[in-house]
Amino acid sequence: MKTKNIEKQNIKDSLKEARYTLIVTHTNPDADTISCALALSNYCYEHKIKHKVFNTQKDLPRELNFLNKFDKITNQLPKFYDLIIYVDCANRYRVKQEFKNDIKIINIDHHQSNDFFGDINIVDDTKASTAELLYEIFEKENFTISKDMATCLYVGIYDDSIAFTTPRVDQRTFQILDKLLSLGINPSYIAENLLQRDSLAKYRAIPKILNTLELHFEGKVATIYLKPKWIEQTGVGVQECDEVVDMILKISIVQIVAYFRKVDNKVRVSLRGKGRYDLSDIASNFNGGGHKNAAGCTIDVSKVKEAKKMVLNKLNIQV
Ligand SMILES: [Mn+2]
Repeated sequence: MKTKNIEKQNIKDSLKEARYTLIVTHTNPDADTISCALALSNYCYEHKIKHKVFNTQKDLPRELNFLNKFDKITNQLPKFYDLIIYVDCANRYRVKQEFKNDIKIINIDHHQSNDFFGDINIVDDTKASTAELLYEIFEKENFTISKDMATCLYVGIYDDSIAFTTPRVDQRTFQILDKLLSLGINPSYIAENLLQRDSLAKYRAIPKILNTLELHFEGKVATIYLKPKWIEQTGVGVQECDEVVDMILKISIVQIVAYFRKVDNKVRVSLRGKGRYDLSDIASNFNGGGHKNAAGCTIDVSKVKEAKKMVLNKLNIQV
């Protein structure tokens, strides 16, 4: 675990000392950031610690709404807060919001590209998820972990490791899962809530995206895109379509998938790979970041076609 701290590294005491804690989750929230925030939030509720979980967006991943206190996540900043805890954020810009200055920041994360922006930084890039790291913190600091907290952690670990299949999953991951099970979590109940509540809109939108599939570099690189009008036509939530990337990555010859979609007149690019290329390197060319196998960036051009050309140029894979 890499740590670089101005203050002593203790989350429990920090929570106790703060008058009001703001727990912040990243833009385009995934299950890892939301689950970590809610694990902390449930602890705070159980111990009567004043706090809020913040996300800038209104449309949060709906499939996570079975997690306790999900409905309390807000996009409204409280008037007063004296501690900010970032979860699963490689840098402070992963949250598109200005916060008050001179406030103590705790940074809990597992991204290799983390820039240690906190006063307390608990960063471990050997972990498959921030949720796994948060469990380690809870254990080290003797937090009482309730079933609600354990359920949140399990969801973060499950989702960020794509059901325990990514390279950083190790023996420790399964030891932690064993501990979570002994705290009473119910994996089949979680799976049903997490995986079997798709909207019909999703199955109207995904074929349109699949139709955009192009292969490059003899099939090693696949590109797909989402047109904003398909969101209107189908009523799909943008995040509901993310699964399309994993579908394409299942094609045997494909090593990298690049998924493009327009956001605020820029182009958002998600990159997924099978491990032969470092995608965070590619994303960093466009001020993005992430992990070796999963990275992203936003390119300041208005056309998907342009962004695609720029990314393919950087990929420039030997075939
Ligand atoms: Mn994560």
